[in-house]
Amino acid sequence: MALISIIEDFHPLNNAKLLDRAAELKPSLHHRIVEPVGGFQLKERYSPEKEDIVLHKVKHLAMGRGENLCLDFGTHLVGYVTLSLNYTGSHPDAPAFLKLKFAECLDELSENSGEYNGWISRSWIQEEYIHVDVIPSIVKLPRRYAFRYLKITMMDTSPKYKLIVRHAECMTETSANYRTLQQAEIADPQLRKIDEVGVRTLANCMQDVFEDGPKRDQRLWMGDLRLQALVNSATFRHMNLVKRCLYLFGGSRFPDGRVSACIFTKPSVQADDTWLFDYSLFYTVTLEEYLEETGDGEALDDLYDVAQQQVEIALRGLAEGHLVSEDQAKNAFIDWADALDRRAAAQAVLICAVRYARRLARRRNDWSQMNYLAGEEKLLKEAALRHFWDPEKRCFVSGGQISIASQVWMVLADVLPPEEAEELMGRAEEFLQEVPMLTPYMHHYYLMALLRSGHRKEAEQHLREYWGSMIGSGADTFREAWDPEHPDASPYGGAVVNSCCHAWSCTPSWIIRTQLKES
Ligand code: RAM
Repeated sequence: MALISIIEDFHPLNNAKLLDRAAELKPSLHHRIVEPVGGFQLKERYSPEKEDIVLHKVKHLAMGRGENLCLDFGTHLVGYVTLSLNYTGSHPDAPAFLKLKFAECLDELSENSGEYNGWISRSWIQEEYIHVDVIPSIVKLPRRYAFRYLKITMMDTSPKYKLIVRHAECMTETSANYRTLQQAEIADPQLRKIDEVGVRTLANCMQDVFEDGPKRDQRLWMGDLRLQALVNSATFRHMNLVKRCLYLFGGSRFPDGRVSACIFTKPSVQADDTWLFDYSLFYTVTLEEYLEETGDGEALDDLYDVAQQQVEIALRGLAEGHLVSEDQAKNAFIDWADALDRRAAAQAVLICAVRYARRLARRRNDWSQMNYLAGEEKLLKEAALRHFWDPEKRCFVSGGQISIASQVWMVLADVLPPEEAEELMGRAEEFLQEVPMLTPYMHHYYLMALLRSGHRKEAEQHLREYWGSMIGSGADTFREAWDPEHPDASPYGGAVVNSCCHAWSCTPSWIIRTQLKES
């Protein structure tokens, strides 16, 4: 599923009042200077088994033609890098020609970007070729990078001198304030570590909006925001950042009022011409969850109509029999999985969104809307059971396919009575094969369905195994896509563009802090 939508002459509907409020809520950024903790030379392509062969630790290295120095900054950072360069030998009589490669994790460092041939732009690969004319000198790189490692390759020098990196530093940037981080008493060391990595993942995605990933795409996506807002509520509690993002989505929409799947904020705010059925519905969900945390009356007044509108548009677009239409299902994200039949999951996401819209209506004492939504919820659930439930197989079947995504979303939508949902999720293993989950985003909802159907132990075990395996592979932050059996799996056609610090993957911190608390 290549997620590219191009609408020529796309003119979003902008609401100046909402956008002005979003601008007022722009957060201040916090900075820190971080220096490398060590350096090494990468002799050949990195592979975990050959670690001691490829990594030669070095302290000071004078680099001649073709040599490289990899700086290790100790953990995942987001920020701006400055290098102080010097030389040995005689006076530099030619510019230094350098290749700089920033990498979030070790495998990315040795990926050959020339081999990348995927559908997402290679311009996201964090690689630069620069000339330095005067040495010694201080080189301040203008771009913001997301990285732990910086590989500097001396493409060419002259026989007269070798290059020395005298000093390197990164000025980090985030809108997360660690002083506001809620203390959590997590006795279990593995869960504590998972929480720590989750918190770092969230913090590094918190910029002047909640970015999906600081390496790529560096912008606000609705499905990611919903999960970031949850984790934020249990960690940094930067509630104004959530509010700002809700105002941005409300402030720039499709001309017919639909909330876009993502928002650009530079050079000015603009809704992307991509609409995802489930993402637009998460607007309603996220507003309700934000109000649950804050009781913010201003946001309720300003954004209520936008939130109800998302559900109303979806309900108006239904096909016969209260079923999601082909078009709605086709435009539901659910997970990166081309083979996935999305109809059942999309139907269930809509049912969830109607439930949240009802709660919003209750906040406003909007009785007629509440009654209308209650009626729609009932019809949607009946349609879901009639059309997707297979009484013989005792599971949900979507277009002839039995996927875990269909079961998960139907459980989250409360389509089955509790005992049957428990029985269904008790057989979850049976449904994992046909369309495997690829993203921590889908794994999050899998955990939520296990928890909602009374399988707390299984949820905790899965959290430990899945997110724990990312840490086992050396992660400082959680990745956007992860299949422990195939670590270089990518939805884009090449792992070099995968993001290794991705917002939607940080949810274990929320689950550990709020859902597994009493353990
Ligand atoms: C990816 C983004 C984002 C996700 C969308 C659907 O490209 O990184 O996280 O929400 O696609």
